[in-house]
Amino acid sequence: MKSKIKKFIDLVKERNQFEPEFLQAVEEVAETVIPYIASQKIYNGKNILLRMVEPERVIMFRVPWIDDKGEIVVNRGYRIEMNSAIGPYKGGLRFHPTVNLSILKFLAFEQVFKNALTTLPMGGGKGGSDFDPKGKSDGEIMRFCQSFMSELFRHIGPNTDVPAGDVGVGGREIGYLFGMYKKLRNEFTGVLTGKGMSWGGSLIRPEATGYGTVYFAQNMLETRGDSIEGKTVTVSGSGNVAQYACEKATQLGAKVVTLSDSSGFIYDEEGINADKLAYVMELKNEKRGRINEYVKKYPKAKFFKDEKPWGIKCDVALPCAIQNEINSDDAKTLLDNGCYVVSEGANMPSTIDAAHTFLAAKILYAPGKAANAGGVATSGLEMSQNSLRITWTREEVDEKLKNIMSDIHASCIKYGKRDDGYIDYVTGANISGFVKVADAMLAQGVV
Ligand code: NDP
Ligand code: 2IT
Repeated sequence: MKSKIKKFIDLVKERNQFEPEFLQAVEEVAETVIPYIASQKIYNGKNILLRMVEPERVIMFRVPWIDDKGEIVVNRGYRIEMNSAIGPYKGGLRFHPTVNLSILKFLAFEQVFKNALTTLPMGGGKGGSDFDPKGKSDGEIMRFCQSFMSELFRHIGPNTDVPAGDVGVGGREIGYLFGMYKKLRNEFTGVLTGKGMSWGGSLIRPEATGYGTVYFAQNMLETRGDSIEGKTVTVSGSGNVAQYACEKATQLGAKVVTLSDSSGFIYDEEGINADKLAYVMELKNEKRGRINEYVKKYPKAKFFKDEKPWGIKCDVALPCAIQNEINSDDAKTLLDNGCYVVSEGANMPSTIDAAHTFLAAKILYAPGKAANAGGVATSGLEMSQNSLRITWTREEVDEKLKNIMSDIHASCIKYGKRDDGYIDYVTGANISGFVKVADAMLAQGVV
């Protein structure tokens, strides 16, 4: 079996030589799915995984725009349309200077499995740009978004491909992107999710990824007769996902002691309560400031420059910033300090070695494609509400989100429970996502 997996990975490597993040995402899936494929006659000889690692379409385009000094700037735009076997391509847009083909292909590949897990009919895609929103004026952000959409619009649509937010793309950017799409198409449709409430958005969509990550942690804890109440929680990031993970964990009685950004992390031993989180939300979402400002406002807290929060003692870790933010040393440190729950709000925040370390220690470890699926699931609910031209209440959407997270948890158990009772959520999520997409691909022929 090991040689079969290696042969497959070598083939993908040969074709995608300079794409380390994409290869990492494929390797993690191949390790768990290839043995399953071998055990199931219907998939034999169909090369399904080989078809799944090749995007159905990759779109790359020039994004020229004019900055506040009147200079012409050129960025690169992308949309990876990875797999449409079970529904229109669906997935976020990332605006960050590190964006390249490798990162977007890894995200699109993960998205295919994640979206299948949500139980909703969504294929997988991802896009974005190497544009850096940091330090840009509102006018610059708007002009960039308009230029980006002036090409992207011809490739997307409510039944074709429905983008949303990701790192660097929040409500403001979705607004500018939607405005330009509507102007170009002369059509008001649910072509993007994460929209504002007065123009087609869904209640709970901003909260959904962070809330879902905590609901999933709660589901995992329940398998051991435990709960998040009273637990000490470390969170990384301080953006959309981190903020609402912090909010929900606190509401459920946990104490969140860290938040971070790319300049370091803050440690607040007393806990980041609702008032302190309201300050962080204003700091990050309105003033677009840095997390170190927290310690000026709350001097009992400490700021650790250029460090990650994984050295702080906790029961539960919620990585909500970026890929590969937990390496194997971080994973060992977390375990040494007694951490026994890791629920990934970010996409692929653990390196392969870190993930193996968690699994070997048999802790409750949920990969992002399961734990953070609440965001895209609620995007799916936004699409449903747009199609039906109705609006569900906060309570209705939250209830549906909770149920979806429980259903994902149950699918992970179905395919990931080992003979000794340990639940391997990585294997469970990968196989469950694979089966749904693979069966649809088999039914639709070689296309
Ligand atoms: P935001 O842009 O709102 O926030 C990103 C946060 O991560 C910021 O605090 C940012 O800090 C920090 N960050 C970025 N790069 C680094 C780095 N190299 N080191 C340390 N911190 C870093 O994005 P989101 O909260 O939306 O996304 C966070 C993660 O969650 C991503 O992995 C994303 O793919 C994933 N995700 C998001 C979903 C969503 O609905 N938004 C859904 C599912 C997953 P700084 O400001 O300094 O850059
Ligand atoms: O990674 C993700 O799932 C997202 N960024 C959200 C995608 C979406 O379409 O809501």
